[in-house]
Amino acid sequence: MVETLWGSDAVAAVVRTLDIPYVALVPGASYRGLHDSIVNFSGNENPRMLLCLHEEAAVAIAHGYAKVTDKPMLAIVHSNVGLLHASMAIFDAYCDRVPVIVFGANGPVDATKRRPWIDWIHTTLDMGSPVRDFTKWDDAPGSPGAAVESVLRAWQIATTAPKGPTFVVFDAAWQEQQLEKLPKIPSDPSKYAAPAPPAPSGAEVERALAILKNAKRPAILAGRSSRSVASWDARVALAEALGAKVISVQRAGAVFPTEHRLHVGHAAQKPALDALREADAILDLDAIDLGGILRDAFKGDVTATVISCSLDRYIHKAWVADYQTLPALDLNISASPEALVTELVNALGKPAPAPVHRNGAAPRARPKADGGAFTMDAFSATIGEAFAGLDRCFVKVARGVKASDTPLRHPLDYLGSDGGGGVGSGPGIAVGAALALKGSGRLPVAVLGDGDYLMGVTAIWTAVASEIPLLVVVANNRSYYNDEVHQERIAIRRGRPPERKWIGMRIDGPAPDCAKFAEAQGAIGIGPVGDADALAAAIAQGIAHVRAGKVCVIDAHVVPDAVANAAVPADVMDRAEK
Ligand SMILES: Cc1ncc(C[n+]2csc(CCOP(=O)(O)OP(=O)(O)O)c2C)c(N)n1
Ligand SMILES: [Mg+2]
Repeated sequence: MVETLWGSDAVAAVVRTLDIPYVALVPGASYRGLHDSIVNFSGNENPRMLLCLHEEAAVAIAHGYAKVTDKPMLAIVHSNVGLLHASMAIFDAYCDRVPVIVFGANGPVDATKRRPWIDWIHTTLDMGSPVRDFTKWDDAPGSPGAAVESVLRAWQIATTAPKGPTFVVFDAAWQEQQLEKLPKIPSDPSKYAAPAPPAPSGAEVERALAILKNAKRPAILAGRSSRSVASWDARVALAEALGAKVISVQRAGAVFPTEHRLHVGHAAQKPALDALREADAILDLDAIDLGGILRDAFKGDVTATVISCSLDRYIHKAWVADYQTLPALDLNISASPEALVTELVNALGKPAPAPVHRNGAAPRARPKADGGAFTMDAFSATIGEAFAGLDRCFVKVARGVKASDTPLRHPLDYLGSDGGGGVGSGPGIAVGAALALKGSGRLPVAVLGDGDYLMGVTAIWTAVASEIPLLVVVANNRSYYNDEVHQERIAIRRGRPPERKWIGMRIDGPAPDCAKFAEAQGAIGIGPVGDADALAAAIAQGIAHVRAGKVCVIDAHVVPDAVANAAVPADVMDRAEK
């Protein structure tokens, strides 16, 4: 029997050549054709469907997956409504420079083919417009044949450095058209793969090397990087060969062994800012907000010679100022930072990285539970102790968890921020990262604020339904506490009562039961726990559950006030006035 073919089969046919194992989606009639093609034409393989309860979770899962693998997953969202739900997660992936391919659907664009009402409100003249300012590219191919090329281009652009999300929308009408035969699907998709990111020129390498070798106090600012061990090792080798102090950028995740004798801290910490100020040459490796870091370190004229290596300028647009402060540079290299590091290490005679010399910081022990308040400081120490020595990946850590409690020894030890600072991204990114880590032996752990957890909580269901082991620990202060700190400052500045800072902030009375939110979705919920010993015991149980393939959420009740000081540096709110 010759199988009847349909327009959307062309999309499924090209996608299955692309090494995209999963698609996270919320269904909708605008792509019922494509949905059928993935299920019945591709057999729900390459990609396999992960059903989600919100489009924001679908894209966040793809985001988390790419944070671990550096490779894109697919997310599909229904017409304008699904895209609008997905938009914040697309924004986060864009700001995080993470490749995600989003498919959408529209129409029928031909009005004569529309069903009354619903097909009209879900048809949009320019579907990509709401997300165009924070995607790298979008397209609306007009036929199955055109869609094949669009999909290949979406894949190529998403994975070309600097990476980011792309969006392709398919017309419902041609998805459902019968085809005589499939359009030509390239047999070798690697011919459409992203090019290698540009390497620095020989002259740039020479110049950078001369500056760094002549420096008496060189420093390296380690920013965005792939999660590759080779590039991690190369950075260590370079720092050692130069005797350079290393300052890491916490939002970029694990980029340098934090216990290494040359690592002085992350860029928001005083010792790191001091080291930068004392440096006579600084090598920036795609730090997020280099200009802001230099401003914080020098508070005026930058006295060091600054070399910056980044490709980020190629993704900058006008809509969001994620390009940050414009830094003054002595040598501005538009190339892959990883390529520059490799070239520099080669030029220095390829020294191997030495085994890490610990910088002397011993892990803190969890404080004895003494019936007092469970502060964020105690919470952080307990997290640090519970996961010390374990092969684990902190997907995200809540405000107030101290970096020194969670030493980083491998690029997958910590995945950094969500990129766009969108509350609610935590659970979805955690599920996507856990999906990528499944079977690796590395335990995925997300330590989330209660606001972040509750806003994105339905992503947990996808982890359970798709058998993705994951541990979530909620630092539950029953508040959007970050913003209480802001209200407190505003009230003090205005001579108004700061004790009213909690109004419109506290998620309490009733406090949502975070463990029950997990249980309601088929996960294991533990807690609330209210002291260090109980949290340590809960984490031990949680780890066992996750090792047995389960999803487990631990609800830890912490005291709100303790988060405040750790959360917002005192000068941040006041900076605008200076
Ligand atoms: C989508 C979105 N809405 C609102 C904010 C503003 N905001 C920043 S942090 C924060 C509080 C987050 O609460 P939680 O996750 O509980 O962390 P906490 O500050 O309590 O430690 C809010 C509301 C945001 N960044 N993103
Ligand atoms: Mg909170």
